[in-house]
Amino acid sequence: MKKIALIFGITGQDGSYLARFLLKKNYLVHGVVRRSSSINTKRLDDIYEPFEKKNRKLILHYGDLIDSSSVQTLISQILPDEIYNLAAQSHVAVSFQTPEYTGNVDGLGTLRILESIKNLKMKKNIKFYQAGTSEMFGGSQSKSQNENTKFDPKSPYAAGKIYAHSITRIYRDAYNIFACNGILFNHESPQRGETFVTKKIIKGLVNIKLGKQKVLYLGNLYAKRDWGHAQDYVEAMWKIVNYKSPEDFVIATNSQKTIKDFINIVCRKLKIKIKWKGKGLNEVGYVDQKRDIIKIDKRYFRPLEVKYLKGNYSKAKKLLKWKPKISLTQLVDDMIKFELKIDDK
Ligand code: NAP
Ligand code: G4F
Repeated sequence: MKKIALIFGITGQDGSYLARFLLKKNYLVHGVVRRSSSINTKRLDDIYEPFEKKNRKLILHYGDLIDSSSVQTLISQILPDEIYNLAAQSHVAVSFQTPEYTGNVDGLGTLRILESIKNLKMKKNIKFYQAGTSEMFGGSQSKSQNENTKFDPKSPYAAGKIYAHSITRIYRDAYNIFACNGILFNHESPQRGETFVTKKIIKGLVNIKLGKQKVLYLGNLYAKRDWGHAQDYVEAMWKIVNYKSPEDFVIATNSQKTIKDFINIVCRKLKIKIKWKGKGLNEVGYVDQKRDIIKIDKRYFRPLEVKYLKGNYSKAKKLLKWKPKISLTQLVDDMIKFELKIDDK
């Protein structure tokens, strides 16, 4: 029989990759879309199936993680085999502006799903995946972070996610629910949200290359991130849920670059000969002797910064036989190609 999956956050970057991955594995995929005033399903355009179609493989429903009635109704009506909770207010900087909302969606939203799973346990054992994050390690001083590294959150987002991580473990232990946490390091793709730094850099530099934009404004260039490709990471989510026992796993590449390194890689690919001068807020990236193309805007600095992330994914490699397949340079190529294609239209 076809397995049934329910994805909260199906309209996001990871949701759109996971939906495709599960459809290829012959799942019946249900996805939760929150109502917005403009269309938010564009990442699903090519797999969308109209309501009238018979035997749909992808079925979308309205719902919202801050509305427990919609969460309960959907889960009890669909009775999925697997639930993936990818829904979140996922922007770290924005979480400082909307801390209560972020805690409600990212923290309590997870509890709302787990409560429904618990209440339905007599009917069905539903497996649960929670989208945890390397941001939970925050100020960690470890050379690399693994499942045993102590959390040290540096944002309302990270605090909300730690609540979600903990409540997932508690429901696993207290009620014997197959509930797992992925602790995923940064992962990007052509479908990445436009205000995250990799997408912003690539879109900005492509526009500069095409003469459509003069300057790209950024914040801290010296934070280090461990960047992988979303396509690899959704496969890891599925492997986590389909492992023999419910456990928590770090998913990463075990390498890192600064934001400035990332800019330099993109510039090389686009044949932009960037040079750097100045320090702090006065640092600029320039071309052709004196044409500034990257400038620092202090509005993009956060009240607290996570300076150093590098994930040790040995446990996933050993138990799940998972490792990242797409390199950082392939990721950059993929994202650049996507931006150029859009501009070709
Ligand atoms: P994303 O592109 O921002 O997608 C977030 C999804 O959550 C969207 O579908 C969004 O809907 C939905 N959502 C937001 N608020 C909601 C609410 N109140 N109720 C229901 N749905 C809601 O994020 P992503 O990059 O795909 O990441 C997926 C998950 O992994 C997130 O939980 C994120 O925190 C976590 N994570 C991401 C990374 C990463 O590097 N990408 C790393 C670690 C963990 P709209 O489309 O309507 O906005
Ligand atoms: O791309 P970012 O906004 O990603 P961040 O904060 O690392 O969070 C992402 O990864 C987490 C996993 O570790 C996820 F949980 C989370 O949901 C999200 O997907 O920023 C990356 C770095 C930061 O250090 C930031 O200060 O880039 C720096 N940065 C510099 N200038 C900027 C900018 N970030 C953004 N968004 N915009 C800038 O102009």
